[in-house]
Amino acid sequence: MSNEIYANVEFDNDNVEDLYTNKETINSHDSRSKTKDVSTKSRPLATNPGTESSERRSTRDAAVCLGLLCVLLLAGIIGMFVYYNGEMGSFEENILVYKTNSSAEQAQLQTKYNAMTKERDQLQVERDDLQAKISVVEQHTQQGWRYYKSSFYWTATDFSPCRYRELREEIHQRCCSVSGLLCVLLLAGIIGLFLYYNKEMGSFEENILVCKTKSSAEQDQFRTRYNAMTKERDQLWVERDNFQAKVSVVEQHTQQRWRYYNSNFYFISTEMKTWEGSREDCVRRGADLVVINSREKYVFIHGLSKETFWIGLTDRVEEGIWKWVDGTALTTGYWGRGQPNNQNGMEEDCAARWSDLSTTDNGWHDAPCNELHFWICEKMA
Ligand SMILES: [Ca+2]
Ligand SMILES: [Ca+2]
Repeated sequence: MSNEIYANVEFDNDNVEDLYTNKETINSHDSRSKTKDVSTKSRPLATNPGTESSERRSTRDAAVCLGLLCVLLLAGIIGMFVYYNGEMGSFEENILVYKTNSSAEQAQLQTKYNAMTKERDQLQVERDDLQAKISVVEQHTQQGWRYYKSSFYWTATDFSPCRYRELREEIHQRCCSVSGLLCVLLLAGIIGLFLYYNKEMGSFEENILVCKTKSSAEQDQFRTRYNAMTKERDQLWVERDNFQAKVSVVEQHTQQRWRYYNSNFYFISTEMKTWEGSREDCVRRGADLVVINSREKYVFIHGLSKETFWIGLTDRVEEGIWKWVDGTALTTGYWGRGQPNNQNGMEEDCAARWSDLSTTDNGWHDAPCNELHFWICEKMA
């Protein structure tokens, strides 16, 4: 825009020269009038300086005119810009309104078109129905039927035996056709039902087979558990019977002054005998002299009596080699102080738990087997 302005300005340069010429003419006119004024003021007029001053003024005035022209052009351009901008805004608003209205009208037209299409299709259907109906009516009326209010009526005006036979044959044929069609439909239905139930039966049989297999497995599992339970029950019965028998035996022995300890019975005599006599008494009772082969058992036997009593230990077979009556060798002996000692050179080959209250030496002693002492028998329960 500014270039155009400058172009216009350049274009006007020629005119500016004219303008300058006119200006000079005007200025000369003014100068003449001014000369008159000056002359009236009686100021001296110099010929050359006056010409130069007039040219400068002409130039300044031309510049002022050009500036004013530029301002006017700029104002015009701004005015045109504002005007057209407003017009464009209004135009766009109008277009928007037009588009909105057009869209609404288009939607309304589309709705109407759709309704019209639906109505047309409905009318086509009705038309086709009516055409079919008319065709049927035409066909029946050609055969002598009368049509009234959606029904056909036949008037037997030309009834004759031949016509009756034709009608009967026609009825028979139709009946045959309908029956055949019915039979076909029934057969198809039966085949369909057969296929359906055959498939269902197959599925049902598969389910039953699965259930049977599952049930059989569960039954086997249950049978196994039942057998194990039965075995456990029988075992418990045996244990119960054994326990009851044991209880009965314990009860019987305790009534006969036997002591029960760790699955064994122990009998403490109330009379005194030799070692051999004591053992014979034990054997008669189904027992033998006590064997003490552990510290725990030693403590228990030790606490049974405060008297001196024979135990089942001897070195009669070989001197110094002590053995229990069950044939086992002595491993740990709980001898008293200085024992075994064959005291005073005597033959002391039988062992007894010694009771010496004066010295509290209650360990084992070797003693002559013919001495008389109490004894303790032992037998398994
Ligand atoms: Ca000895
Ligand atoms: Ca001794």
